[in-house]
Amino acid sequence: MNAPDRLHHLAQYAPPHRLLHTAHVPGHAAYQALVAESQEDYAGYWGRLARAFVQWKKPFTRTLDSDNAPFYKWFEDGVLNVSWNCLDRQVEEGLGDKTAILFEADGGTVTRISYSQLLAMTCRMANAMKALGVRKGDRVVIYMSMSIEGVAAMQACARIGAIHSVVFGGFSAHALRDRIADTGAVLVVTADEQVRGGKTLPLKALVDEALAHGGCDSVRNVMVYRRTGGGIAWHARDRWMHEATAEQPAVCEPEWVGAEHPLFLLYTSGSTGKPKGVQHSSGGYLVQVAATMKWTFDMHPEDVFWCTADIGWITGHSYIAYGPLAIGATQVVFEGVPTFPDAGRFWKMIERHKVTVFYTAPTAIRSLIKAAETHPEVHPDRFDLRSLRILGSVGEPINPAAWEWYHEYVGGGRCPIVDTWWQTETGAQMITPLPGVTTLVPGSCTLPFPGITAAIVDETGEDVPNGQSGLLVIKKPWPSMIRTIWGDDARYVSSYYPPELRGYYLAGDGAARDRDTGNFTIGGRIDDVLNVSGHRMGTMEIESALVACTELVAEAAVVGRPDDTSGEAICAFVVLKGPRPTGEAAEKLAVRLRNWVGKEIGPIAKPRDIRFADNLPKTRSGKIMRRLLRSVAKGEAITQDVSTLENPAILSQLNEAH
Ligand code: 6R9
Repeated sequence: MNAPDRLHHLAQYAPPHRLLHTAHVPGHAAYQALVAESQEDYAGYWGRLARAFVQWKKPFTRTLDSDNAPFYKWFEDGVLNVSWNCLDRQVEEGLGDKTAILFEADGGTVTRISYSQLLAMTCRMANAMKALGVRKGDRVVIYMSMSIEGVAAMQACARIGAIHSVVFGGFSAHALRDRIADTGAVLVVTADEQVRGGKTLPLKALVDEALAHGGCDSVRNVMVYRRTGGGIAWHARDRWMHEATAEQPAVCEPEWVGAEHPLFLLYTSGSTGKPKGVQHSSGGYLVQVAATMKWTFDMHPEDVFWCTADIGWITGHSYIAYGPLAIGATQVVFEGVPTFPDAGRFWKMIERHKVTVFYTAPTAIRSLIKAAETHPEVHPDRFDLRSLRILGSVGEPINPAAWEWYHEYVGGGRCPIVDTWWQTETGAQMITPLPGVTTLVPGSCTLPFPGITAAIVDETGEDVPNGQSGLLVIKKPWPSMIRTIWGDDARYVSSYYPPELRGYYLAGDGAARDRDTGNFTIGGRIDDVLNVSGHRMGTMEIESALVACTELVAEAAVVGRPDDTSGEAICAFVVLKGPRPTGEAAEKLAVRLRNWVGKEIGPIAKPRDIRFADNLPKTRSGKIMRRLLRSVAKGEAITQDVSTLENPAILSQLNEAH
């Protein structure tokens, strides 16, 4: 049975009645009208959105230029400034005193900053960067913890036309060095230290280490935000942020740039080989980020938005640093971690700040489910979460059991969940429910955002019928798409536009559409799709079945290993809610889980191997590193790069756990 068949038996949730009238996209007919508009006149539709969501210094005359495909250009002769659209524009429209960011520090201290204050901070920072010689087109690496200053640094780059590349604060000095070298950055913006979960961790010291290694000669200065005041080494190139900005005026004329001017580079994490510097544009990126921000989350002026991502990931770019500001929203920015001081932190913060729209990742939800089951005092039902209207999910497929829990206990059964599929490369949400439109099916990201031509094809680019799995592609270019891989046009073309796919963008995910509704279900990365005795199966489907055994299983990851008879054998790594079993107890539990999966999906899906672990190997962004698990499953030595692994100690345990 494939994924859509299974989902068929799940509950469906119609949109709340009220939203059928009040949402920005109110009801199915409104959605259909937008889809029809985009089908009849693709460029016209996106041109209309570009004028509605962005203010242009000089209007564009041509929407889409496909002459040099796949190097597409959007709104090319239009001139704008992204920071002006996010800040000055809001002040001009009377939102100067509105709270832009409600910052909650790790220890709980709250700082509010209004749109006019954030504009002044950004201008000072932009002027300080200019004083250090940073010019339009220069690269600036930002290696910061979650902070208002981090967002302002990104905005300041946008203001002067510098191209930022944010490196997640959890990356090592080595990973940071590679990224600085690849971008040829002239400035690094960092903090003395970061604070997470009650602990201080170095940042500036890692910048020093990265720069000491050579290959980073382009860096002239390091600007340091004083977060903790902890002791750090000081070099001639270093400048305190508060000193460099204090002497600067709070006004800075934006650098007006063409729509295709690069806004940022963001390196994709955890993949094999050299990380890819995904290059994004200014105009097209902002158009789609602003449009999805407003429609997907159905944002209204009084909403309080909270996206729990880090600014080091694409979600933190599009739905913290740019999206909320581009539509004049109030948002919460959080420095810490969901489990400090306890696993009730998210719920406590939603209650405290009266958050109305909450956007987080399935991995966070699953860990909080686990915590709530053993510690009732951190269960969301202990908190007043009535302010919530809409919930979001991003980053990986959400298994139906976690979806149902999120819906029931966090959303009180009344909040639509927007399960948003997109990628670093897509820049903004692509396939997602809309709160006033979509009938939700747990585990499905449902239908494309209006104007997005998502489809499922086979290896030759031929459409596959609904109900069958295939490759997820986007048939036409879209405004916020990747423009190239920094410094490697050929790799851009070969990674995303393989010749056999007829000019479609290859997302790298396997997916299927439901026979009746056409809803999309993502099966996971293509290399995670298993072929067991000729049956194509998403590892996610089996993981989902395992996690559905809610009394036993907290988390599971499934990979394939080569097998002479069946092609591939299914290998499951399981984290139990209770202690990790060994010996006979482990064998008994494995039999029980195999039978469970057999019952849930069918005998073909029963894992051949089941190994129990205390945790799964994850990247710092919370993605399970399946390529490592594949090596473990095969019994191979680990030769891959494990520098992005959050919990390296887990590897030895996985190797032992037979
Ligand atoms: C935004 C982001 C992209 C990959 C993507 C897919 C997985 C993201 C998902 C999802 C199922 C969702 N993914 N959202 N899978 N349902 N709602 O996460 O970007 O870090 O580049 O990851 O994440 O496999 O291809 P990125």
